[in-house]
Amino acid sequence: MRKLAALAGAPAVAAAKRAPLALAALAVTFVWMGDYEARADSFSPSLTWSVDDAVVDTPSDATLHVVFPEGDAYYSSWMDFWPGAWQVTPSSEVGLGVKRIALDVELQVGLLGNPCNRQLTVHWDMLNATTDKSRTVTYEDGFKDSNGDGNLDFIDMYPDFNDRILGPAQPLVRQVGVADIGGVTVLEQFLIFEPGATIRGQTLDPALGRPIVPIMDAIGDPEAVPLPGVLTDTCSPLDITLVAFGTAEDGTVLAENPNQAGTYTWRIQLVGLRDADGDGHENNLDPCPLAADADWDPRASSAVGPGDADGDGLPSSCDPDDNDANADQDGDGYMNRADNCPLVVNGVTDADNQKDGDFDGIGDGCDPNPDGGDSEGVAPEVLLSDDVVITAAGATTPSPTAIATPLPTTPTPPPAASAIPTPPAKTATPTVVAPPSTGAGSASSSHRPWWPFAVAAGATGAAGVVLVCQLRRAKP
Ligand SMILES: [Ca+2]
Ligand SMILES: [Ca+2]
Ligand SMILES: [Ca+2]
Ligand SMILES: [Ca+2]
Repeated sequence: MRKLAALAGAPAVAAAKRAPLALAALAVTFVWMGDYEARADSFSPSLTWSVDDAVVDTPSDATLHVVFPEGDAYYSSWMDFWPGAWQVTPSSEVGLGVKRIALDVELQVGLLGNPCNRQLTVHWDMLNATTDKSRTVTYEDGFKDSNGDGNLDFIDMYPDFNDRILGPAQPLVRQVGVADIGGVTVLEQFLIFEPGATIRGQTLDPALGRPIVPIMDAIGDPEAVPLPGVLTDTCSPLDITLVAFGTAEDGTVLAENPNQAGTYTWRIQLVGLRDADGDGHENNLDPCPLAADADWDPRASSAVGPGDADGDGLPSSCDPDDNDANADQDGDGYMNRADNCPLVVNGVTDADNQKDGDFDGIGDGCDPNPDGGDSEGVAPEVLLSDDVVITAAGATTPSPTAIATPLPTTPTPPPAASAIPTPPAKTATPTVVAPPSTGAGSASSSHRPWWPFAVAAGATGAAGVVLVCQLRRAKP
């Protein structure tokens, strides 16, 4: 939902809006406008990279480990760069369904409007998938196995939304995995491109290596629309371990070390979520993004507590009545913690359903500068890197342990945040703890729910998760 401009397929008829409430909320929102000071949130992820066998021309497993400590802003964009000298076998030369990557993610989430304190562990097996774009499949159909060969159609056919998200670049490798998380099937893809590829209109510096771009579900597809869901928040800490296999179980070589000894650098370009009021809670995690919450802890063990007396997920700094619990204050179907305008109606049946034109985590309906991405907080940016030393055959092998490289504040050629789908707005579920008296926007169960976080991961890059929102495809 990079842009919800393509909401053409969304329900055209808006439900009766709670106009008085919406207007009142809007007024309150604008009072805060001058109140905040844009400041970057804490953003200090780390990367280590290692290979099991560091000898030239060896098909070795490579392991990436990325950690975001608790309190870090979540990332909004992620792109890995695998050194171009690696000998990566194209998807076209590997059997469909062959396992290439094992991905394990430990993340923290908030469910049903509760604090972001639930820890989850998720595993994906990423399988080799076709890069042939001549036969495409929709998001809805991709989970089928129409020819009964044991592979999802997402593996046998090319997702039609990939090009809408990334542009027409031809991937060298595509890998597909699904994981069941709380009863919701989550699709993850890692696409590997040749150095210098143009992704989302950005031509990347070939010297960076092969870009690896993650796509979770179809987040970033302009034809997808948000939908309330069970996951209402995703937050740090986040711990990601990714193993890219050198050799598949069937003996196929998937990736070989470079053919020349030397030091090789893996890079990950990360952009963090913004924090408009500088209270340490990124906008996507902060239901009052323009009013600092001194005492409120989005990860608190209990919903009721300092900064949120009624425990409705709307901190006292912007709760019209902090002694009257209402989990969906504006009654638009998105719970407060998942609503990018918790005081302004922008639900599923509204034309601006969670629309956030500048992707700063604050919906257009309550964003003082809806077209200015830089105005509601600074997006922190880092370029992580780590080295692996590849040795000549027969040479005394130094420890392949990676050497941490200091992170430059500004990445050298920054592969623009826009290169990777930015997470859409947050979500909520319409049925929760303190249901709104004027509940609305109940999601149609005929639509497949989209997972509220975007694992932006690197194929042999790593993965991460950003709370976003569940999406559904716009009906043609
Ligand atoms: Ca904040
Ligand atoms: Ca409250
Ligand atoms: Ca709401
Ligand atoms: Ca915005």
